[in-house]
Amino acid sequence: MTLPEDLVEKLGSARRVAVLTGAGFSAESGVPTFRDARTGLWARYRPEDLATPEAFARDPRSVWEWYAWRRDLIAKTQPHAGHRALLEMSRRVPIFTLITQNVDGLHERSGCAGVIELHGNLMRARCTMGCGEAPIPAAPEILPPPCPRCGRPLRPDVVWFGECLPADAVARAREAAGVCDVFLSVGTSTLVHPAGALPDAALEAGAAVLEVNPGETPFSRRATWSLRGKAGAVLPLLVDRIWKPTTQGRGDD
Ligand code: BV8
Ligand code: ZN
Repeated sequence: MTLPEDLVEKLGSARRVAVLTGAGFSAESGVPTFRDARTGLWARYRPEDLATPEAFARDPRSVWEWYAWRRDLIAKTQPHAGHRALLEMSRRVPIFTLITQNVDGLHERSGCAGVIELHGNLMRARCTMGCGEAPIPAAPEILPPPCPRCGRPLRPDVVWFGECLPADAVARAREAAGVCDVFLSVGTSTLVHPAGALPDAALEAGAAVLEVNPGETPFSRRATWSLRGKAGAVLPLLVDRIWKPTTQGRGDD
């Protein structure tokens, strides 16, 4: 893939960079995107129908089991070259903000710190009555397991459809999108809001926006650059082109 020269120059000289990732970023680690989550056991369910407070109120056990199935699947996955490229970028850019819609924790596992998790993290659980986060028992007898403090059911620590996102996370994400020089939108269809409005917010605030996605999205036509490719292939190419020429030929790692 040929990288646009102005992209290499703009990203290489950017002081502030913000990145938004979606489920497509985790696809190459083997985590099905929401659209593909209807595989095997859950083929008969629409994820949008399971990831809601109504579904949990109606059938807490099934919803808990769906998340337990996803947790087990994610525990067996590893970050890929795209995650490692973002970590490298975070070390090279003076002010770097990583915002994710993903709930799999793969960006943190790849070493990135301060990740803004707009939709929470399904590797964590919290009390339905507000006691806060609680450990997920290894083999709970009752599903969903009871809160160790009040006995009410635990729930996955994620934002369901129809629920508000954590206000502080949204504020930090909007702030980063509003001041960055370059915004990257990687692996997201931008269909889910309010996260999906961040690339446009960055554009309106004057940032140059790069979209990386093998497919077209509603945002593609507005992107400054729209690279048709996978996160695991395009991001390492970009990082090597901008920040690795200095180490090439000197035998550095
Ligand atoms: C809210 C956690 C206020 C749970 C998730 C109409 C317009 C605007 C908004 C709405 C609307 N109608 C309803 C709404 C609100 C709704 C919404 O946006 N609905 C959508 C479906 C229209 N939003 C909400 O409810 C949000 N809350 O608005 O609160 C409110 C309050 C009350 C009433 C109304 C509003 C809460 C949204 C958060 C939901 N929780 N996750 C869990 O995971 O179990 S969102 C979930 O879906 C995932 O987090 C994921 O990020 C997201 C999208 O799923 P996917 O399709 O899988 O991922 P993505 O969209 O990112 O697409 C994958 C992309 O990757 C594709 O483009 C593909 O081409 C690309 N790709 C594939 N492979 C690769 C790749 N890219 C790069 N490399 C690859 N290898
Ligand atoms: Zn409790």
